[in-house]
Amino acid sequence: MPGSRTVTVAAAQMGPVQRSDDRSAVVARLVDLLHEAHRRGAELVVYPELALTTFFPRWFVEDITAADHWYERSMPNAATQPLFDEARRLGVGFCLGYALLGEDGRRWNVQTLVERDGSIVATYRKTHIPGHEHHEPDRPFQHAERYYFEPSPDGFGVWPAFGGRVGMMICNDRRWPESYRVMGLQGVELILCGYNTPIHYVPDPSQDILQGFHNALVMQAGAYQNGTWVVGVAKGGVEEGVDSLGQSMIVAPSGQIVAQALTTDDEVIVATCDLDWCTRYTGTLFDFDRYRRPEVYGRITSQRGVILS
Ligand code: CDT
Repeated sequence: MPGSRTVTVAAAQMGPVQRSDDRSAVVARLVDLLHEAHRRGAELVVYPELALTTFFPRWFVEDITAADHWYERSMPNAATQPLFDEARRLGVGFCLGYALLGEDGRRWNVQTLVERDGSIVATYRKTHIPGHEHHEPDRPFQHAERYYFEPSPDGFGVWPAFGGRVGMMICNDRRWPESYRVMGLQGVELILCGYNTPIHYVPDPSQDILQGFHNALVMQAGAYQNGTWVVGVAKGGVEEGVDSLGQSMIVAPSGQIVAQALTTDDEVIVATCDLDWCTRYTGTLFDFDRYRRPEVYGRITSQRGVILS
């Protein structure tokens, strides 16, 4: 029997968005996914990282302003208003990943969380920016996120929303235990994470066959060790020739996968998340206040790289 604090969440996985796909066609897909999620009882729909465009950091442009068209200037805007309108009409909230170009010219990889009444809860800026800063001509494709985005100066927040405490992270953030723990220390109960993960990891191709394993490993561990639900949502499939991981999943505070995508295309998976399950872990084995030893964890915040002792 579900408890009193449940939220039915949909992970709205997307197949590829090609370079030629315009915003209105992509938003129409997002609205289709929203409808399916609503039919299946979802109150919150989570979309992938950079859901509105192709994963443009795979190309380098000498003049960064030539990439301005991949960024949103505001949210909502004319292109995304149909999604905001339809979600509000249905009483469904959502979390949307996109590139944001601020009025000050700064560039961010963000997710915006929208409540069921259409109000914006928060916009989270990606903290861990992977890949490289400069053009690397020998690669089969670029991963120049460090050229296109600044890292968040704020890190990880947790917001009261959907009857619980909701946090956000974006793609590479999910590989770092600190992401979950900083939210865990704010009492997070539900973490929302969009991602774009190429199967081919250029610096070390031996990792290619492990992409699915690592994806599950980090989200299951992060959920369990912090007693939180985690919703990971891919943009998968072959996008502009680059094969990307699907395997969107909803993970319980036990670390168990309760729903997982079967395709690498547009696909909705749904789970009813009982937020009171979090205390089964945060109130027992991971009772932070009782068992953590911050006095011996100083290196985690005082040092970035390895210092040999
Ligand atoms: N989008 C994103 O962060 N992707 C990275 C790819 C590996 S780093 C080149 C990820 O961690 O999945």
